[in-house]
Amino acid sequence: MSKYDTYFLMKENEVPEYVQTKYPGYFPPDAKLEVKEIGDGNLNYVFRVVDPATGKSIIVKQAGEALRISAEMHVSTDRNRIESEILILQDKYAPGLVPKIYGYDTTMCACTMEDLSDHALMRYALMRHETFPRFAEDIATFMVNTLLMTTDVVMEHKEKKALVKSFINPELCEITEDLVLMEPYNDLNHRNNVFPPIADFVRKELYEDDALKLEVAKLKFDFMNNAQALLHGDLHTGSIFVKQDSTRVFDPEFAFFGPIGYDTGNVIANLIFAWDNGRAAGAEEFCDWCLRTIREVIDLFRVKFMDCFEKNAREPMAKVPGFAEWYLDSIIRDTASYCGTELHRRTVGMANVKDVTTIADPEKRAHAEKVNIISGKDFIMNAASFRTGEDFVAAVLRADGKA
Ligand code: SR1
Ligand code: MG
Repeated sequence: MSKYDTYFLMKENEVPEYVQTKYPGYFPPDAKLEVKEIGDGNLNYVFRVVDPATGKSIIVKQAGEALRISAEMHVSTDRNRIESEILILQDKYAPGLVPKIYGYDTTMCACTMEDLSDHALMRYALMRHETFPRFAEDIATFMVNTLLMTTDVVMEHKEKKALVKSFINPELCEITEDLVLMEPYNDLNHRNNVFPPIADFVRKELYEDDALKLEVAKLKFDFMNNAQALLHGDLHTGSIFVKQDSTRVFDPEFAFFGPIGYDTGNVIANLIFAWDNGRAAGAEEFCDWCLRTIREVIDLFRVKFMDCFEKNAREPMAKVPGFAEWYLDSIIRDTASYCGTELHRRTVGMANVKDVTTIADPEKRAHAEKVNIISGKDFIMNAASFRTGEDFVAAVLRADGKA
């Protein structure tokens, strides 16, 4: 019998014994390990364990039964298994772009992984208006390699269906279905966080726009039914670590087989939140970098996608001339649509982003939020007209002029 035969949520002072028991030899047996809970997300607990004598460290991420963002919300701790398994898979398709997983414990719902404390959490680094020259290249590579390689274009169809089954993630998907693809448009569960100065604007532009709601309803059904590729599922700047010469994507607990545009759209929307913050602070060079990066992410994604398609497509019907271009255009259209829903939900929904909520001047914050709402509507309502990186940048600047 071990004390880890039954699940319990660990406290900081219980983690050293856990690591020494489960990963003997990683640290010297007599190491005086120091632990700090550094989790910043809405769901889990993240413990950084350090041996001060050697500087060696490790991360233990444990799923709690209740979510950190709300004690009333409970989701299966199986999300931790999904996260470990997908990180191992993503490391195969996009080596060097995710943290290394050392082990996963199904009873304690804890995975142990490489410590990336020499990197910064991208959202906070962007809020300090730091820029990252490798980001567009790395994230485009990550998305093309993890997404296109897990579609029916490349993957053997029975192997893909087996993966669809193992990555079925109903409870985490339900969070997205509610928080992203419904509540920003009707506040059905009365938990939206609307910035009071723009409450009337939100009512008119989101809650009372039936044409918009129809498009979002279609997107919700696409999200639920289009098992196109194995998504990260929550690819925002709080799920990415960066430093000047490295990018690492983590936290894929929302992973499931869904529409590729959900991941790509999330990345673009979160770069727009960074731009919002820079715009409010008058950080012009930073804003230029954000727009340049939006442009590059889309354009590099297009180029890398076609290259990867050409090299790896195995499905005979996908090789029919014209299919690759049609498929990519449909993904860029979805990118625009889900960029729009992410802009909306982070502005008025339950889970907001600090890039925007920390804008201290109420007028500047209201302006940023209106830009998100107006551009989000443009992305959703005119999704099929978005093709190039420049199209995405132009929508942000158009909204900035109208807000
Ligand atoms: C209830 S969880 C709220 C949000 O946090 C996660 O990171 C996802 O983005 C989710 O929608
Ligand atoms: Mg997360």
